[in-house]
Amino acid sequence: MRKITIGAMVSTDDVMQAITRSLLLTPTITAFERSPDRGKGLARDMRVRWALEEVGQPYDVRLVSFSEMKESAHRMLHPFGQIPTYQEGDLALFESGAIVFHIAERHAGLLPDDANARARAITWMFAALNTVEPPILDRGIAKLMERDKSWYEERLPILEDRVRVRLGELSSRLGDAEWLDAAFSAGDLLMVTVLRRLNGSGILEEYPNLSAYIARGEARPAYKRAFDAQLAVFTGKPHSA
Ligand code: GTB
Repeated sequence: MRKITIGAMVSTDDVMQAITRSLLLTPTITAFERSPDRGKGLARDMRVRWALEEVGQPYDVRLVSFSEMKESAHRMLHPFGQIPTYQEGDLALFESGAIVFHIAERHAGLLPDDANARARAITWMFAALNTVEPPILDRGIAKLMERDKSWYEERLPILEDRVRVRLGELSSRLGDAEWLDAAFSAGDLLMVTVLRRLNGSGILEEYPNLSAYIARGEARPAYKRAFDAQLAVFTGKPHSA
């Protein structure tokens, strides 16, 4: 094969290899074909899209219907028949937190280099998913699935107070800082997406510093690109780059 050498380093072989590598390694994620949130960016593909945008990694999206998610082909990727999934070469991942962590480990920009700061950022990732998200999810599930139960009106304020306990603690820790631990990290990315599940509940407004924190996350260019991309799935309009 004829080689065109540009300078000392780049040949057509190099270019072909780079293209092949990038095609093979462009990750593909899955998202709802029709998100029940009608493009509000509340489903968990949003956090994966945002992480990919933060690190500048292009990605493809495969949209799946609710029935496809439960078929065996999808369950090979996701044992629980859900979105999001992540495929990159021969690597297949599920669980949005694990996917965001993988992206953050492989690219610069979402975890600090300093070992202790990195460990603290990872701690915030776990805190978002294991400590803050569960009470928010419990409330969401009650609102979605338990409205017709005789005990719903009694249970909802209990669930909302549990959310307030966590938000109060988080609010105290954040204080007037910009992010949870100095620079923006994957911990903030997950925390902001978790807190956004409370949009429209009226609860976030009780914590002005958390509302401002979410707004800072949403103002990031990478967030906006991710949001527009998932909204375009719902509106059917291609999003502008
Ligand atoms: N722990 C998993 C992860 O973090 O990846 C949870 C994945 C998950 O719950 N996926 C949901 C799913 O596939 C979509 S995000 N559900 C279909 C099913 O289980 O059959 C959850 C979600 C759905 C819809 C909204 N919404 O419309 O506001 C918000 C969040």
